[in-house]
Amino acid sequence: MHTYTKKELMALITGKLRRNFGRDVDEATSLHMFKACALVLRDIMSERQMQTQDRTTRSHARQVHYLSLEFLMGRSLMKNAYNLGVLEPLKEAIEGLGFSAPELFESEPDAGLGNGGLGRLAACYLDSMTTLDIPATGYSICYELGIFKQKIVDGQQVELPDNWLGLGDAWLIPKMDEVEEVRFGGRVEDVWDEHGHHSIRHTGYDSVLAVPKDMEIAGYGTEHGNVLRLWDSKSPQPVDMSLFSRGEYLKAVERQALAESISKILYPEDNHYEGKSLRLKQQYFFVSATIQSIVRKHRAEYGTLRNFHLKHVIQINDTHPTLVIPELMRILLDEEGYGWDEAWNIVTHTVAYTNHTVLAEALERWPQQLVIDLLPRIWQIIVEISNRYQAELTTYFHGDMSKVERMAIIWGGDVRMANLCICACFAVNGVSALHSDILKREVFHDAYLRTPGKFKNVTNGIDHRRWLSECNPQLDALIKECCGGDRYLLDPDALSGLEKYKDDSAVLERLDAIKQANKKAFASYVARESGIILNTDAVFDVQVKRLHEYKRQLLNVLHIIYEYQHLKEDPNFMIVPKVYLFGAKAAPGYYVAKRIIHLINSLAATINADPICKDKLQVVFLENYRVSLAEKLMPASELSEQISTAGKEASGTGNMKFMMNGAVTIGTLDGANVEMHQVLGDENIFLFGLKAHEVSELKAKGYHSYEYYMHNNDLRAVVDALAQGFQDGVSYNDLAKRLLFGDGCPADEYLLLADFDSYRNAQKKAADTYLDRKKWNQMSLMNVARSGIFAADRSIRDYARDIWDVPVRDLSKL
Ligand code: 4GP
Repeated sequence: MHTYTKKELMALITGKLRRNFGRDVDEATSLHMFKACALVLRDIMSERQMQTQDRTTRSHARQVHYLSLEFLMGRSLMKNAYNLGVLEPLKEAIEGLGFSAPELFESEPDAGLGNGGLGRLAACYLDSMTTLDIPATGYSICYELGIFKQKIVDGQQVELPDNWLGLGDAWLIPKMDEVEEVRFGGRVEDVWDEHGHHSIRHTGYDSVLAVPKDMEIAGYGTEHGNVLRLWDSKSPQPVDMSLFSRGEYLKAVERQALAESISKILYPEDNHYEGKSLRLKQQYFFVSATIQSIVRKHRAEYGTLRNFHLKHVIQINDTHPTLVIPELMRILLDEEGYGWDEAWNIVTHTVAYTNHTVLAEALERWPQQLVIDLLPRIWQIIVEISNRYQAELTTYFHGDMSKVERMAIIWGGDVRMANLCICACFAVNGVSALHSDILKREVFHDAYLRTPGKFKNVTNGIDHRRWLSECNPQLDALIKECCGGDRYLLDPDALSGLEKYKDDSAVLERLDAIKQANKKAFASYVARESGIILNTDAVFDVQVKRLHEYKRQLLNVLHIIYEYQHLKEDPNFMIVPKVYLFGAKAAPGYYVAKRIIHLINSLAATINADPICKDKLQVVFLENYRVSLAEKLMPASELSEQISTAGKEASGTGNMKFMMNGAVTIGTLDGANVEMHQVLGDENIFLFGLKAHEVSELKAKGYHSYEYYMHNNDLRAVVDALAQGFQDGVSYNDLAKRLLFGDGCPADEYLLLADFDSYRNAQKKAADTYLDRKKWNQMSLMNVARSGIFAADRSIRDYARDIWDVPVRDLSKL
């Protein structure tokens, strides 16, 4: 594999500065410099990707297409340089040209084309698919505005637009010759010619052009290259000149604005369905452009679509890309002229579905009238799929209409996307063992009874190169010393080599020192950004993730209030000083989530100003939590809060990032925490709370949060304090009432009061353990050592073997 020297890179960068920006190095700003570096790496990746494509075409290999409305990519410069094996020479080249490499890396905006877990997972999987030499393409929308930037003003979240393309577009290659046309609205008619041949005529529709902007993806330690194809929406008519010449300027550009609104902005909801017509347009726009582009290339290669399913597998990331099912049917029926059965056979052997959440509010149900108006031909096809399915179900379940109703695709005026997926996909998977079980036992139980073979599990994983090696260089160095050098980068199981140092005090102290250094580095970053001085002698107890009631940031807050109250009574109450760090964006329309952010800030202001808390208790809300902030925070974290109500968190992936960086988890048996516990044993994790089945049982029996409040003095004092509010005079009575009585929802829907005592005990145990440095460092070491199975490379091998049926890179020669 060709690697580049500092000198070569300097020459390439200087060349870019001159040719693309008309500047010599001494005239270049850091913006030019960043773009020039990006373009140099892009060229290298583009070359590799084209060679990969040639190889794939020549070998007629089966390809994976990963469709996702979100790819939370974060930054790329350092990542790409790392994967290409040129990180060190690139740093030297940048410095050699008179710029600061760390500042340049830091100047890159995050590509925030996603909300949280589901989007970040897609980004990690692109890295692993490429590293494992799988011919794969990601597809999404080239949002002009990614996930909003969060500002905290007077303790409350304010959303600012995230215009990432100014610099971020340096990574994108527009392919104007691969533009696709997507049609909305209009009328469809059946037409018969004189020979009795039937066809469909679609008239009166609005066209939108989909322009592909390709982002190259480099794998680690391989020549293999893949692409993330982001579709940008454009109007086919730039301006209506007849209106323009009549002076109706606004009207003249209206069409254009409408077409371009499709790729304007990412919907900022996480684990939630947003039934807006623009969102449905986004979904159809991106799947239609995607499948047309796959089909076009396939036709050019094979001249037929009869073998389509043998050559392609389409993985749909949650139900957002479900319309790819009727869209592929449409192409096969209307454009290829295949009969229904043949078309259906192809589709149902091509598409597989991953579910990411069991929350009812996330289940997509589109009003049928919206589908009829916006996608008339797609609607007809969905109706046909639905009728045939319902007839089969009625027979299969001997007319048990309750089952038929639950599984129906069109029901009560809605199109239910998950049921369409289950009907058409050859595989349906959950994202952790517990979650996949819940899908089978509860959410999709009837479907499971009918086609048990379809249901699979692939436990999530993370890109351990980004989330350990790159972001935690000191720990990376220690692992390389202890576990056979670079080996773990391609063979994450090699991390287990650390285990034999469990009683080696030199290694344990090194681990401790690394954590301390990372805490200090993080504290200086926070001081620079916000002026807040973190107490680095305290345990860093961290909860970072989207703000959601089921994730129970509020339970964490209740416990902090409890500690604060007792500290006020007894200055020796805190045996271990603590810094509680929070980071979370709330969906702009999620009122309760925003109240919880406000609450954390009110509490933080009170505690941080109270002299009694000095050097003992500190609470900090980190503004604008995002990928690049997580990369700084994970290495500095010591206690990882994974405290969702059991049964609600599908997997979690933050939990894995903490574990890999040696943080110890305090958590419930939920999502992938269950599998973490399996590999760690009781002794290396602080578990608490009700288990998933106990949650169901308690709810079935009737849960009365008020009784917990009445029977527990500490808890009562905490909830009363919440209702009263803190120093800023803001009352949180609404949140207290929600816990005790509900508010259009059950009282304490997520069982915070039921788990409070058990959480408090686990916190106490964690603090006691922290005092025993050796014990804590051993736990930390074991967490790193046993985290190998949570590498995304393992997940991708599972997908490749159990679902996609594609070969992966053989590492036995490593
Ligand atoms: C998330 C789940 O909440 C999280 O547990 C999981 O780890 C992640 O997907 C990746 O599978 N779901 C979403 C969503 O982000 O919007 O449904």
